[in-house]
Amino acid sequence: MKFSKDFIFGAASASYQIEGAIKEDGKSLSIWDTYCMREGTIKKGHNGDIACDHYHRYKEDVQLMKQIDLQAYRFSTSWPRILPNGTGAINEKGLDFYDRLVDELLTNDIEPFLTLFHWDLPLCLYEKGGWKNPDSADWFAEYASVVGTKLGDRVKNWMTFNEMAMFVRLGYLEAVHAPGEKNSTFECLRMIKNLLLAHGKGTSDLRSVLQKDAKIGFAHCGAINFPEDDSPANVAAARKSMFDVPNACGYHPVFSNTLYLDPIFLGKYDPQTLDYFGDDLPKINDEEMKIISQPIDFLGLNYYSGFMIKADEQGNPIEAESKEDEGYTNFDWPVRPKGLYWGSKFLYERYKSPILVTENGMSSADWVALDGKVHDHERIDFLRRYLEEFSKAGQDGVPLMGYMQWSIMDNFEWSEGFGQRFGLIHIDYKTQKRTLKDSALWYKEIIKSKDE
Ligand code: IFM
Repeated sequence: MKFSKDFIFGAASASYQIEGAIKEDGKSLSIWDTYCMREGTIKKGHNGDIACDHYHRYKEDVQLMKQIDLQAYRFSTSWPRILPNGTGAINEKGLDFYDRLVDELLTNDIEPFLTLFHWDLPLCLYEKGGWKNPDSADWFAEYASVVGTKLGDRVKNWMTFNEMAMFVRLGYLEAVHAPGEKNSTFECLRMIKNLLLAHGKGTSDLRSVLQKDAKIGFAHCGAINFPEDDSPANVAAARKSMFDVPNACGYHPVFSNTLYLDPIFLGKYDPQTLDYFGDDLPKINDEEMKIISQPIDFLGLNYYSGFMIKADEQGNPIEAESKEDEGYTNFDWPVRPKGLYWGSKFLYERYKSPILVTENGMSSADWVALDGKVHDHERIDFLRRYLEEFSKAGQDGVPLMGYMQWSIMDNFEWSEGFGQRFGLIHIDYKTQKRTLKDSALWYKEIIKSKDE
């Protein structure tokens, strides 16, 4: 696999999944804190109260990143740690944690990549209607500006939201993530408009406090489809299905790629979206669309698995069945590296934005062996396959910014609790002992080989 000299290799995490310290130093509660307190929401009653205790162990964690020779670390800031009331008074102690983390990373030559929202909405804002409240865009912009003002002198790469489509789907449609609601399509579409405006207003307020060379992106996760083979008909069908509403893979229409990415990158809803949702779709006027679609610097792609598509006799996309036995991760997600090649290509063709893989990885049933090591050979094979496909996209002309493996360490996997291990670093949750997995050492070699 080949990557350009300026391609950046990193690993990612999110505040609620690793930090713990949920009530410390002035932090207020998030919707995830209280969702976990509700009986039956999380497997085995797990929660993020302590998680990986990263809030206290961040220095040790940065040293482990250094041992892997990571070039970048993608993390998210916790909104209720920084603004306990959601807006207004800043909790300096909370903000100071990220200030110290950023300094620690830079001292160790690791580039910080900061995501502003990875799902831990302040509970107090949720109680005011959360993302359903049209004021939420201004709340988010204020938060973005507070974080940007403090860290913008050192953090050069920013993401507004992580997986907007996913948290709408899981948290507000299917009720399997916080806050656990089942809304109608009509209600979701209104919330999505507020979210898009939050992305837009957040981007402009952030831009105004950042340095000129800072980059801002949007980390997206949606249906990624790839063709059964390279025949023009199947490629055309897969391309079409990625941007169809509804999509051939059967996801709910509020999970459509175009609902989020077209307004952000193209400044409009596509005709199919307008047609499909009809009067349910809230109007976005020109001024609002301008805010939503102001230029950003990259498209973050979170990719784990996708759908294989072929053309039916009329050329329409339908799901194809795999001809071979596929591997499955511990989550039971099929191992489908080709989506990283085709997904990057299709997204670049339509949105013309450089691609940063903001998440990619697998969960496996890792444990510390008798020799004290973690032999996660499946993860090595998985990462190699996916990286090879991503590299191919680069060779075919897609501008690639970098790759953030998910995740730097095992962590709290939302409603699955600690049962799914995605990390390059194994966490013993009883002792908080960290162990570099074999995949971490393999990744170190891959990072090294880029410059050879
Ligand atoms: O752990 C999550 C992450 O928070 C968002 N993207 C998918 C990961 C694995 O499920």
